[in-house]
Amino acid sequence: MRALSRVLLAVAVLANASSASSAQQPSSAAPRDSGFDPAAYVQQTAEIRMRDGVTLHVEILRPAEPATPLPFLLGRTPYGVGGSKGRLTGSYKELAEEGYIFVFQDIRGRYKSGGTFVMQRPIKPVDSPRNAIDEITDTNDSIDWLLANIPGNNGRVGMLGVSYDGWTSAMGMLGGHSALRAVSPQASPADMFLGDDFHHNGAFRLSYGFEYAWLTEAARENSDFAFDRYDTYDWYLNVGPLANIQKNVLRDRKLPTWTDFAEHPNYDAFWQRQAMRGSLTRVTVPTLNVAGWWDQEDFYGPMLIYDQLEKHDRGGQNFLVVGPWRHGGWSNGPGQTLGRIDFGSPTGAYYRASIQAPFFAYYLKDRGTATRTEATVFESGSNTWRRFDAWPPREAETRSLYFHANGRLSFDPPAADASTTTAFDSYVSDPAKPVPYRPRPIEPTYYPRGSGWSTWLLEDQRFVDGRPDVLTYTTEPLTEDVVLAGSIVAKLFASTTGQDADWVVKLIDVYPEEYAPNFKLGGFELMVANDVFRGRFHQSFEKPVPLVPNAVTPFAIDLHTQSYRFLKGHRIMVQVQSSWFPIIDRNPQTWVANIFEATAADFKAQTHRIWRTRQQASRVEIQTVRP
Ligand code: PG9
Repeated sequence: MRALSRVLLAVAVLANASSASSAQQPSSAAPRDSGFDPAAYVQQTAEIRMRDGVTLHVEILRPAEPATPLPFLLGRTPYGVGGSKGRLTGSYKELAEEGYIFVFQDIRGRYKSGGTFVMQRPIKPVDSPRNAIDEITDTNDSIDWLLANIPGNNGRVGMLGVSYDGWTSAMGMLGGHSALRAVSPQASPADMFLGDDFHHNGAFRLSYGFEYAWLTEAARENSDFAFDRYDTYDWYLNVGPLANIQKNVLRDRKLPTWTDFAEHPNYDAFWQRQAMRGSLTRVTVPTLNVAGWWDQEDFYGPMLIYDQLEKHDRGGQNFLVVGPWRHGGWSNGPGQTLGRIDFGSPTGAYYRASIQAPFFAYYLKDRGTATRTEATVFESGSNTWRRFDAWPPREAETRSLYFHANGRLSFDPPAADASTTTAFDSYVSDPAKPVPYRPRPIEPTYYPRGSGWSTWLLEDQRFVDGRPDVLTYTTEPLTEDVVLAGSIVAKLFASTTGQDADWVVKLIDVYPEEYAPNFKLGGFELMVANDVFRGRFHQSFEKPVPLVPNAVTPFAIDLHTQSYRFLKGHRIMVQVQSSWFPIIDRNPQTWVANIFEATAADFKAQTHRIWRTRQQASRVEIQTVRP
């Protein structure tokens, strides 16, 4: 074993974890050892030496006197492990009652760990030198050290975490250490160009990208960018073209991730190396993938990880849970409401007690029964948990919601004789007046005094009603429930007077005007699915091309998946627009090779058309199951 020779003994043992012990094998039927008091865990810190000599800081929390050896639950974070004891009475309460040795680690270059932080450090090439490192080697070195140095462990390790910590869990999963027996990557990003925090379909997530780069790279510990105003819509608009952020805001300061955004405007080797798709070639360990239907940061990632692993899941060890949650919303609090929507039961508490805790108890402690449900998804609308043996469900059928004249939406295709010259709707998209992505004022993303960021996907979409640059198509009130269960793809036939354009498509549930359960939700427009596509990438994300002015071009925009019951009496709406500011940067709508180098003069208002003829039938395709 590599570990012992590299061990730098814990420098700051605060509790009675004095002697090293060898790992013990678990018995196949370990006696029940639950009922721990989460408040009574003892705490120690340690510095663990990695193969390249860098030390990583951990906080370790464990029950004072367990009757039997316990497994580890490891979480690795860029956000600082200080105060992790609070989790044992909060987000990890059910786990703490079950009894684990919790280990929280600062990843390289963050907080009390040594070394340099690299945003989502790519996996090292196979032919790297022996002491080359990445997040996988850091995980494995840490596990080796823990097994050898922390007494009373049962030789098994689990990993979990949300978002960045979900991604480090996924890295651990890919590493496949033999002691790692269960992993739950939760809201883990998997591709920062195609669908997670920094870009969606090549469109740059400006406010998130800038503020997050500052948060993690301006200092070793989190720091918020100090905006000089409350409404960041104004701030970003006043900054002007993206190049001004370096020139006028950052000036001589370099944020490595901002520099990467500017230098890699396309899906080049930089983004592809960082993305996870190519590494998801086997299921190394039982995996509980967790995602939220209204995750404002990373929904693409967890679904991609689940989908890719599923192709290789011969042993039935890859599971999916998706609930009515914002980013990480399952990990804390009851999870009954989100924004203004009440989902009828405490879905987060249910997940933690009835899915997450039993998952780890079974694989790490041999307690209870194996997880058998392939996909556990919450169907909003009816507000029920549904269980499927595949996601999307095998029985799902594809139906199309077609755009018609006068803002009508219906399951009927356009008439065969719809005029090929006049069957379109058009609007002027003006980069000087972009559509806000949520109602103004738009507070800084992680504004400590409160921000609408975490629930923006559930904002009532009536806030854009009447804007001349938003197209709206709506069905009649439904005569029976429409049960969406599976994927959603917008197929647009669009043209522009310019040479580039963004297409934002939103699928919306319109509540009845008189809504008895809560009159304040009368007419509410709840976004059920959405995304943006940057037109220049319609042929390839690697090599963008200009759009041909006035030529009708087909665009397929993945709106991901949902489990949602549009109830009888509700209406289904689709909105199309071409800006979503400042979460998405403004498209100049003229051709520039790199939008990070565009000047103010490159930004031009253009007229866009969305076509609705029989042959060019713009629509949203949804997968449905029988009501
Ligand atoms: N969404 C955050 C993030 C993860 C990974 C990289 C960049 C950002 C997070 O919540 O951790």
